[in-house]
Amino acid sequence: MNPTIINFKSLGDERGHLIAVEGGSSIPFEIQRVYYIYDTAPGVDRGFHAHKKLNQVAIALSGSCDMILDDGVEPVTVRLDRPNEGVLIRPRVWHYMKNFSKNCVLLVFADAHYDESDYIRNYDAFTGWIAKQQQ
Ligand code: T46
Repeated sequence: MNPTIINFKSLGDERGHLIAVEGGSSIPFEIQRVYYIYDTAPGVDRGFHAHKKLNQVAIALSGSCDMILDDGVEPVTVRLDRPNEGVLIRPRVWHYMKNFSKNCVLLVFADAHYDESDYIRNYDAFTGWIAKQQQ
């Protein structure tokens, strides 16, 4: 699959950098929720689910990790290692994160409040659900 990478404009000057994130423009949806993942224990992978409706954008504010996106056909790995670059996690895409650096802070913007019923946490259920949607 073809991942959508979002490049944020850095408003840097001699004092350093500043990035402004605005829902509906630099982020392609209205932001309803923000969360962040940090202090991930060494060797730990996270995620391993798809969302039915949720859109998200993930940015490694510091450090790095790999985001694997899998549409059920062709998985792709996106390296997140700069605070001016994000990846769009569309609904109906299985995703997980691995290779977290010790200092990784992964910031995520989402277009809806937390809802456990929007998660598909089993890969076979995910591929079955995708096949059903395509009928
Ligand atoms: C995703 C990837 C990138 C909440 O109560 N509210 C929230 O907004 C979130 C995101 C999580 N939680 C609870 C649910 C679990 O009991 O926090 C706990 C850890 O969540 P989870 O195991 O789903 O974390 P990850 O890192 O596997 O997945 C998270 C997001 O949940 C998910 O939507 O796409 O990051």
